[in-house]
Amino acid sequence: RSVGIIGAPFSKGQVRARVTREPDVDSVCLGCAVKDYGNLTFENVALDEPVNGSKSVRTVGSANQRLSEAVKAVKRDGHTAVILGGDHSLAIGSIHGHTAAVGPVSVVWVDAHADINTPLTSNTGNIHGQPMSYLLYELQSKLPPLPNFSWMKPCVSSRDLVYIGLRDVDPAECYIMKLLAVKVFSMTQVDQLGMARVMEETCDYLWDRTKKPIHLSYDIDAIDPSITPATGTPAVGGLTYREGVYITEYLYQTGLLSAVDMVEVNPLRGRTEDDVRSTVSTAVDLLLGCFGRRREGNHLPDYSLP
Ligand code: DIR
Ligand code: MN
Ligand code: MN
Ligand code: MN
Repeated sequence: RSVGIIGAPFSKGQVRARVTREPDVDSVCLGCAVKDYGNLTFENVALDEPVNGSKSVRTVGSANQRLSEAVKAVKRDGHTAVILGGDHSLAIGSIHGHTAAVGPVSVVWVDAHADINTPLTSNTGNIHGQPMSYLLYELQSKLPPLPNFSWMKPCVSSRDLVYIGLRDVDPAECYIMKLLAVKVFSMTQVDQLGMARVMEETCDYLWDRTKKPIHLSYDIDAIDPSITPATGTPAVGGLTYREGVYITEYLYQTGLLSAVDMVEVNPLRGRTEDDVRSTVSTAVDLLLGCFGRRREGNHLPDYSLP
């Protein structure tokens, strides 16, 4: 097992962010090598006027094309891909590149928001609220042509998507999810069922047909802002730290986790140093859970008592 990390400090889908704590990942990722692919650099497209009200479309389009190629390369090298954001618009390139390398994937989208507005339903014009609509086959006919997006084709079936943690969903997004019968575990279902049952049902649902590689797209704003305040669009009533970590532990033990986005960590949005520390260390703990850190402890396979 090995992990390939890509930094994608991309903010034109809305906010500004980058998690920078790879050494921690290295130290606890037991028996697996970590390869750092470095930070991608993105160009700002000049004269990037809004398209149908959406902002920075050309810049977001070309950044995601670059990220898609980078993720594809990491997967071809045989690693579990980790994409450190950056805002959630980068899930477009991340998931696109992942499927380009490995074929169809299951997407587990952990977020306070559904990020499934089309450019025509978005109230804000922020593309970080839209990535799922670009990725789903079923919404292709609802997307207007977008400059610098001709490289990408939809690559996810609505049947292969599960949301966890939703609590701030626009009416159009709610309508789209009902129309496509997307599987949603909102905070209401988390309250009702508990996270253990949510994860069991998530995998039962995704594995109904065949087991596919899993793409985990983790927006840090899924966690309650009392724990992870340094993020662009905090929403009250979120996941506890323990629920958030449980998701990662559970997905690790499926053996199918193939790529992880960790997005919307934004040090600039913390009011204090403690805000930033708590947000970043939670993001690191979530990543460590993805790579096998267990709260009951870990040891290397060849450990023996002195
Ligand atoms: C809102 C907020 N639904 C939008 N979305 C956010 O802009 O489309 N996504 N904050 O992360
Ligand atoms: Mn998001
Ligand atoms: Mn969000
Ligand atoms: Mn967002």
